[in-house]
Amino acid sequence: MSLIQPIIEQIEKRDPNETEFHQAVQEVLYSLEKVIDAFPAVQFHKVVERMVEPERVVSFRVPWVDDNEDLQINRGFRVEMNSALGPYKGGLRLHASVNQSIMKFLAFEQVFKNSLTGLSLGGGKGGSDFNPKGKSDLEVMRFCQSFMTELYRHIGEHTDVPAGDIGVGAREIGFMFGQYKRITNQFTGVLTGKGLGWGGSLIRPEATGYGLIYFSSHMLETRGDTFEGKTCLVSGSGNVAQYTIEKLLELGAKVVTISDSSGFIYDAEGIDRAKLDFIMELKNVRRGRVAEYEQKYPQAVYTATRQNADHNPLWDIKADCAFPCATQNEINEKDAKNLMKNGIMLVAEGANMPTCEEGVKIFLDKGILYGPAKATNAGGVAVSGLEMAQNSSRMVWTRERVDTELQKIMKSIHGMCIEYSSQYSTEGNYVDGANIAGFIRVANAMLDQGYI
Ligand code: NDP
Ligand code: 2IT
Repeated sequence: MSLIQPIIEQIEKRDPNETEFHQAVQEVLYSLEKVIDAFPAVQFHKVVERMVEPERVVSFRVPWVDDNEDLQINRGFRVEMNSALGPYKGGLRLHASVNQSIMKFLAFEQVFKNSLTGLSLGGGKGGSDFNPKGKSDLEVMRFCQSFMTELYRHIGEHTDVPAGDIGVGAREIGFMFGQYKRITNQFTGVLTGKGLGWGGSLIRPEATGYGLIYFSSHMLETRGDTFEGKTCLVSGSGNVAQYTIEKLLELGAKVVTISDSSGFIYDAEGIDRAKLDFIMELKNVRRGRVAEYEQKYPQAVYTATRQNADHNPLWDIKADCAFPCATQNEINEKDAKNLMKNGIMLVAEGANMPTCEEGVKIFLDKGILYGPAKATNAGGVAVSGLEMAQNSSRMVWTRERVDTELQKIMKSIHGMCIEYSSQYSTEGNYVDGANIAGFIRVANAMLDQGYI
């Protein structure tokens, strides 16, 4: 009898609308079935039952005033999922789609990801359904201050340390940090991704994208290959996408796409350094749309997103490697089939859970190099952990030191995926490898601490 199925049925029954959370849990639990069966005496399924229930969910009202002096109201969240390994740690997302299901799926993924880093980090996630698009700097500031006016009582350098995610970058972290400091009268490492002049770590902005490509290089190495000359698809154009492209260029790859929620750019000549600088200025300074790229570089082709389309044409472009770096479920079954039809050899996830369940199955069945988010995008939170270490010791590490640590961590995660997949599943099944390796460390800590 499956020990996993009743747990899945229970979460579906308890919160029937939380589809993203169910998706994230199911993927992990099907991997864990293999270890649960291997250690019947340990009762790992009892640990799993606890892990799918957040230690705490905070949901709160965020009132603020827009530039027209209209009163606005949003919903804020912090899901504190698991603290077995350390203070809750994970980003804050500001996006209109944010709801409890998305917060819980992200917090659940974060627990395993943070465990893989080998650092002392629990897992959590938070955010709000506030939509930053088209808002002035002052509106964003007022929102962030109001958000922190409630959040501050739930977080702290030893309790819960938030960071950025979609819609939260250096600007928002600055506004939130300032408000936390005003309320508590304390300058501590309560947030990561801070400005470099006031406690931020070098390489934190680059870390997720760089880490993704360090990990992917190790994947290629297992087949005696490198990025030199590879054609790559990247989706998104935010923090993760930008530094993914930067590292790919350094390693001699050719990147031909970027996207945002309005559409995507296909530049068959490749995005070079100057074009990447243009994208960074467009997205980070002017907060514009990728459609502008086509006006600046007319040889590129812009395709607008079609509502209710059954696939994303970005994933129908012929390439060797694909890096989804935008959002969850951006590769559906048809997209996965299109990638396979065009001979894709590597898919590595910068975004969290960007591939739907059927897509994951296709990549695994076909035996391509497929790197799941909780392993491949762990570089961001890993350097957040290093930022916390620097803050605690009141030290600032060099760029080289942080980058070397990041490379070591990504190599170690890759090694663990290989080791645990070969022990419990099929060598090179990075999904099982990451889920099982991440789980065992958390589970053992929970057992030591009294099945809590
Ligand atoms: P940013 O806000 O910097 O960029 C997000 C990008 O994704 C934008 O181009 C955005 O387009 C696009 N996007 C967002 N939502 C959608 C959507 N519903 N449909 C299509 N495109 C969308 O965020 P990040 O780069 O930080 O995050 C990207 C992904 O990486 C997320 O899944 C995040 O959880 C994950 N991640 C981030 C880490 C980090 O350190 N920042 C660490 C690990 C994972 P638009 O401008 O139109 O919204
Ligand atoms: O999904 C993620 O790992 C992040 N958004 C980064 C979290 C962090 O605490 O740096």
